[in-house]
Amino acid sequence: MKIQKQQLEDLNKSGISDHKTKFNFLTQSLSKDGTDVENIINKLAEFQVAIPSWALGAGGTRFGRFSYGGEPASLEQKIEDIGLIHSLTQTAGAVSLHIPWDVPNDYQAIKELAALNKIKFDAVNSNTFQDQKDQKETYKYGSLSNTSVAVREQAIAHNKEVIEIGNKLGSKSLTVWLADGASFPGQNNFQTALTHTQNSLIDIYEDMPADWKMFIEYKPYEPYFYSTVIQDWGTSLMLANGCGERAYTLVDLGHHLPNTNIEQIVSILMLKGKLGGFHFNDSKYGDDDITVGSIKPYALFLIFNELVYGMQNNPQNPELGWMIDASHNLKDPLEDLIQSLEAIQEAYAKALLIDQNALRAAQEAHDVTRCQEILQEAYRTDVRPLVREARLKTGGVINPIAAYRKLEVREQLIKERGKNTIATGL
Ligand code: AOS
Ligand code: ZN
Ligand code: ZN
Ligand code: ZN
Repeated sequence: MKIQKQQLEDLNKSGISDHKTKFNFLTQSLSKDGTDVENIINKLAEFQVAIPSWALGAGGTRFGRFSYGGEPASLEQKIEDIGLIHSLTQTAGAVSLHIPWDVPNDYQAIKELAALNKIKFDAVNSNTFQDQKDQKETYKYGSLSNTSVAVREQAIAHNKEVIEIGNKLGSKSLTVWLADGASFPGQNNFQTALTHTQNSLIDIYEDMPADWKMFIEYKPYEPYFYSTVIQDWGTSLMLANGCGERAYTLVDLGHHLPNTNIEQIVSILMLKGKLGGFHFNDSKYGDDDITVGSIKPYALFLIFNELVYGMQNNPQNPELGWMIDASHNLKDPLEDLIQSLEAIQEAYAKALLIDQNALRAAQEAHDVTRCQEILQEAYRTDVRPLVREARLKTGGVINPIAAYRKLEVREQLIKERGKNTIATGL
């Protein structure tokens, strides 16, 4: 299925006058306060988030998996799906692939299809948390950290292969997430595990093309429940520093123990020039990987405040790799992703509204009340007209979920692909 430009224009006709009224009203009041609305719209229009190839099908839990129907069965279909949400939102202009789930058969054809859908290849992800068919060694007791040289070598070779695949597609970064850890005290020697991991990562790092970056993801627990080798941002940063300049920490919002101050982590990493990538999702308990902004939208706003501050004040930090890392088993996965994109854009827009000069002045005057007022003034603004305007400007639709339903995208996909489909991935 492909959405035509004319269809988008028709869809926008009915909502345009209502949108313009709201947008003009908001622009007037923001401009009066000295906000450069056009600059915000441009920033929102530029902002692109990579869609993970594993979020396009209905996920499952270890208790069961319920197919949503019409799910993509191949890399081609995954790219088509991202193309659909991108044409509606104009925010999903990239894909993050997972190897070996997404190895292309025909590179040229995949590249052409992606270009046709205006999709770029963002970070490629390696997978040493599952054993693959025909694989010699098992990752049951770890991969890059394993005490066995043979296992480590296999895991390193896999990462190098992922780089090679990504390179052929035009990717510029590798994300390494390791499940490595232990479920019981005494099972692993912490120092040995970390040393092996560092050495393995250096080996992979040195194999990367000179313009590539490595993103090292951390996570406190799961799938192992006693210890994880790369458990937190400090460990990740240590490993990144041990690899070199082009290795960075990746922050996944769900990878923190309850109540962790993620915005502070983001801020400090950017100060050190070491925040490389970002996995958006939301959570109530652990790595729940649910829709962005569905549980803690204020926390997301505070994180975006630090991201915006860092983007404006920390030239030592490179441009970030923005990715969604979510999976869903109740909602239509594409609707879920649209909601995530919307939440990201909203939080970003609100953070852009913060009067940074006023905030700094209030901080320096130790006017705590005023500091809070400044943040919440921005947070309480309904920025949806700005997000809609940015979408309109780039050729998207005013209301992507409504459009998705009106166009009967899922019904079409089910017709094309069948009802009982299973997408590869988690
Ligand atoms: C795992 O918990 C991490 O969030 C990974 O980034 C990601 O979900 C995984 O690589 C996908 O399988
Ligand atoms: Zn992640
Ligand atoms: Zn997650
Ligand atoms: Zn995760």
